[in-house]
Amino acid sequence: NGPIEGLTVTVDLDQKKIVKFSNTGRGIPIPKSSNTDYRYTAQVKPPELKPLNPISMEQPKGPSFIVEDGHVVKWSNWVFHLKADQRAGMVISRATVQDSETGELRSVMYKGFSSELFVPYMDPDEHWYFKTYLDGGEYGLGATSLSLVPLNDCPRYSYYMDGVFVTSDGKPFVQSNIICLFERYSADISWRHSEIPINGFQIKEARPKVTLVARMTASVGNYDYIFDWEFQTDGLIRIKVGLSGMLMVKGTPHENTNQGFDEDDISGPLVSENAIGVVHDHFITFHLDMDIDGVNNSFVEVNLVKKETSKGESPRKSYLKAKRRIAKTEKDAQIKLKLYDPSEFHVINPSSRSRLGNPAGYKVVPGANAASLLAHDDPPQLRGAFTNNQIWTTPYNRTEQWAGGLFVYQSKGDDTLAVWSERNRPIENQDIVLWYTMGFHHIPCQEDFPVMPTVSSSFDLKPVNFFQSNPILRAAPTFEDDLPVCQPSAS
Ligand SMILES: *[C@@H]1O[C@H](CO)[C@@H](O)[C@H](O)[C@H]1NC(C)=O
Ligand SMILES: *[C@@H]1O[C@H](CO)[C@@H](O)[C@H](O)[C@H]1NC(C)=O
Ligand SMILES: [Cu+2]
Repeated sequence: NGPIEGLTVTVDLDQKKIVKFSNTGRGIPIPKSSNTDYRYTAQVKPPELKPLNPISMEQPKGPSFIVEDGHVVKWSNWVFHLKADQRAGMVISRATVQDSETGELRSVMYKGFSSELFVPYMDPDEHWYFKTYLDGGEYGLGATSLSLVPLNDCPRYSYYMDGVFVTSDGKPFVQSNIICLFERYSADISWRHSEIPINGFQIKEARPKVTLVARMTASVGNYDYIFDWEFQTDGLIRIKVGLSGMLMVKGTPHENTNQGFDEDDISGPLVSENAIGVVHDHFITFHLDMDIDGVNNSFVEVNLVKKETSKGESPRKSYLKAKRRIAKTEKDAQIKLKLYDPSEFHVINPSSRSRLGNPAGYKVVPGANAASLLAHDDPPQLRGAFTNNQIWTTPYNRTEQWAGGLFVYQSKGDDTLAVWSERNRPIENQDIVLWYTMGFHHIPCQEDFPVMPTVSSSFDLKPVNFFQSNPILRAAPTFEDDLPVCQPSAS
C-alpha cells in the first residue's frame, strides 16, 4: 500500500474526462509492504516490551455524571450540551459552571468547536503542491469519525454517544458510539500545601484531581485526530488535540541515506526504505463563542511590560508590570504569540464584577504552538489565512462559523476569518467569538512509521477573577475507606 509516486491523473468531473496524465515517477519503486501491517492480529514477532500488569481505574459506585435527553451532561459543578456534528466533530454548547459561593449556574461559553483543520504539505512538486487540505470543510471531522474502541480509545464506565448525519444523497444515517464521555483520574493533584512543623504543629493538605473528558476522533484519510474537551472542578476547560495514524509518504529511489542521498533534493526525511515523510504542518482552529455571565463580553490583552528602575530607586534594575488593554475593534485582537513580549488574553464581562470589583473573566492559555510560515499570497495560505494569527476575536455573526469559509472546495480564500476580521468591526462589550489556532510543524522520523505514536498539544480556558476565591477549597480529600482495594474475581 505504498505510493505509486509521480503518477497524477487530472479528471474534469463535469465532463467526466481525463484532461491530463502525468507520469514522471519511472524508476521510483513502490515501497515494500513488509513490516507495515499494524494490526495486533497480524504481528508475527513478539511485542517489543514485556506486557504491563493489567491497570484500570475502578469506579465501584459508577460514574458521577449523568446525561439527560441524550445530550445534556451534568457533572460536579458543570452543565453543558454535547453533540457530534458532521463537519465540526464534537460540539460543546451552553457550558455553565456553578458559582462556588451561591451555587447558581453561570454561563461560560455559548458554543465551542473545531472550525477548520488545515494541513499544508511542503513540497512544490507537480504531484504534491496541491496537498494542502482543509480537513474540516473538505472531509468533515464528524463524517470521518468511526465508532470508538472500548477500553483502548476510552476507559470502562464511558458513556457513548452516536452522531446523526446525512449521506451525500440526503438520507439520514447513524454513526454509532463516536463520542465517549468519562471521568479521568490520572493520579494528578488538584491542589496541595504543607507547612514545615513549628512547635510540633503540622499542616499537610492535598486533593486528588478528577476531571471529565468528552472525546471524539476523526480518521481523515491517513491521519487520525483525537479531540478532547476536559472539564475540571476548578473551572478550567482543557482542549486537547492528539495526532496519530499514518504519514502520507512520498516514494523515492533511495533505500538509505548512504548512497547519493542529498537532503536538499527531497522534501523530508527518509522514514522507511523508498519512503520519505514529507514535512508538513497541522493547524486546528477553534471557534469559541464565549459568553461570560451573559452575551456582552470584551477581549482584554494583559501585556507584561519590562520596566527599568531609575538610578538609586532600588537595588533592582528591572521588573515586570501587567498592563491591560481592552480591544475596541477586531484588529486590536489579532494576536501573534510572542515569548519576549508576552501577554495574557482575557475574555471578560465588564458588567459582572467580583466583590473586589474585578470583572469576571476567562483567559485563553496557549500551549505548545506553531505558526504558519508560508507566504501570505501563497494560494493555500490564502485559503488557510485564518492561521495568520493564533488568536482573533470577531463579533458574533451566524454566517461566520467556518474559519476557512462555508464552501472550501476549490476556495480562493475570499470567505475566511482573515477576510471577516479585516472589516475591523467593534468588539467591545459585544457578543464576541474568540478563535484560537493550535499548530504543529511535523518533520517526520522513523518512529512515525508505519503508525505514529500520538503527538498532542492543548490550550486552556481558565477562570480569571470569575470566582470569589479558590472554588475547590472545601473539596474533600480521599480517605483510605473511600477506595475499596479490588481483587481479581475467583474463577
Ligand atoms: C448587549 O449590548 C448591546 C449593544 O452592543 C445591547 O443592545 C444589548 O441589549 C446588550 N445585551 C445584553 C443582554 O445586555
Ligand atoms: C455577517 O457575515 C457575513 C459573511 O461574512 C457578512 O456578509 C455580513 O456583512 C456580516 N454581518 C455583519 C453585521 O457583520
Ligand atoms: Cu503530521
